[in-house]
Amino acid sequence: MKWEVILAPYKQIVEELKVKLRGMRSQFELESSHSPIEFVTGRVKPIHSIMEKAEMRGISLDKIDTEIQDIAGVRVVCQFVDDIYTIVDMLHTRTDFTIVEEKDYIANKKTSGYRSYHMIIEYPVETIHGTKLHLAEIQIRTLAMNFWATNEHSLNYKYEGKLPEEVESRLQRAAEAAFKLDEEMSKIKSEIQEAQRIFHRK
Ligand code: 0O2
Repeated sequence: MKWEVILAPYKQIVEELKVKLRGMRSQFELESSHSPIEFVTGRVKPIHSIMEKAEMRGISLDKIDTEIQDIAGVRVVCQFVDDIYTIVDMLHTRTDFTIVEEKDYIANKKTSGYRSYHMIIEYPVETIHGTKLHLAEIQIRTLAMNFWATNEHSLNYKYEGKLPEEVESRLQRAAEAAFKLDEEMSKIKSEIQEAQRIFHRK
């Protein structure tokens, strides 16, 4: 099967999820309450990256559909850590997909320093041949977690996963700093929100 055909439903999932999650953000704004969502992005995993992951994990290409869970990926970025759990709770009440797995890398950060909340969902895609279920990943993280993860991802790409010791320890320190930043911001959350409301009214 052509890649274009394999990836078509995933492309549709990413587009639909982006609309739905951005819709949540708009609804919060309409109600002039603090939106737990700062922004939403999404991507279909590039073919080379799917093939790399499949090869590394010994997954045959006819099994990628069920074995690679993040071919369709959307990311919800929040201001504050507790916004993440607000979104998680809201996603639990939805009826348009089923949550099949959750990984809380905030409560249990990875050894790399990575923090984020991952949700694997089974999403029904309406096609001209009927409804097809596909897996997708929703990553939910703060701006600080996102800043760290994006930079760490670029460095890993540059060094092909073998980071020099100095870079690695700087990244560990940066992860600590990002954690502290989230903690401090949480402590002054209500003040920040009040300031943002005043700014919004002007
Ligand atoms: P890309 O390029 O973002 O697509 P598992 O089978 O559960 O052990 P899996 O399936 O890789 O492992 O799931 P996991 O660990 O939840 O990671 C899925 C995605 O989370 C990754 O996709 C990254 O996007 C992100 N992620 C996980 N760990 C890290 C990390 O240490 N640093 C950064 N920057 N991102 C991370 P891919 O396919 O690795 O990459």
